[in-house]
Amino acid sequence: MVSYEILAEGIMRGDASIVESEVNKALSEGAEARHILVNGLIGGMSVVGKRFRAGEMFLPEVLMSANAMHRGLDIVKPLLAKSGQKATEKIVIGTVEGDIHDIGKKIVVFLLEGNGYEVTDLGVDVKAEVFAQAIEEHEPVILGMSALLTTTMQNMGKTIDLLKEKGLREKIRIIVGGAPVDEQFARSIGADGYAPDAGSAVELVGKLITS
Ligand code: B12
Repeated sequence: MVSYEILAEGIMRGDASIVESEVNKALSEGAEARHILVNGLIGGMSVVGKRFRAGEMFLPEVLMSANAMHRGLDIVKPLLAKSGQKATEKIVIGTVEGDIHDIGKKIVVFLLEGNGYEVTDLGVDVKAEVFAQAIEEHEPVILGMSALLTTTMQNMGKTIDLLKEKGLREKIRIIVGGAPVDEQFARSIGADGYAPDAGSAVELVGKLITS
């Protein structure tokens, strides 16, 4: 039985070299890439999220943890694809207009990519029109929008309204997230789903795609 304790500790300490060596060690002991991803990497990162919320970790540490996790993701991602677990589904995601917060969204992107989705990240301060163009260009099944400001979360609703006007709304499922967003807000703007963190975002995408 492979243990992920040291790997999770490496993520919490933001030590990419521990993460790299523990992921390689788990692989050499026969662990499956998906198992390492879910139980080791995502497991470690979810503890980071909880500690951050509890005020036990600070932002620079969260960033180091995210970088350490990325090192592990780089190793398991190609293996997930090889083992036939690559989902062909495309996802377009971005932080809405007026908002430049992207740390949480990047974690969501890492995890979605780690789960085999093909993600186009439009970056930050993305205007409704740019989301619309990206849907026409990439034809994703899911559109994800992130906002960290109470002032910019309104732009999620504006984007959905523009997609309706352009006849694009029915072609996709829309998920939203970010600290000020909740289930009730998501419903009020006509999104299909909300997830409070990156792990649940992956679960939500899986549910929406199969429903
Ligand atoms: C880092 C930070 C910044 C950095 C951003 C750097 C970057 N590249 O992102 C900088 C310094 C640039 C910044 C600027 C500002 N910030 Co700021 N910032 C933060 C801070 C400290 C942390 C945010 C963060 O990264 N959290 C960690 C990540 C991991 O969590 P997360 O973002 O919530 O993401 C998770 C979930 O929400 C979810 N999720 C996120 N996106 C998505 C998307 C989808 C589709 C799904 C399903 C899920 C999902 O999954 C993620 C991972 O689990 C917060 C305080 C806080 N505690 O949140 C303030 C905060 C968000 N900022 C705030 C403010 C006011 C500002 C400024 C206006 C400050 C100023 N006066 O200039 C500017 C605005 C700039 C702009 N136009 O956007 C306020 C917002 C208040 C409000 N209610 O609107 C906060 C809450 C601080 C505060 N308490 O006042 N900020």
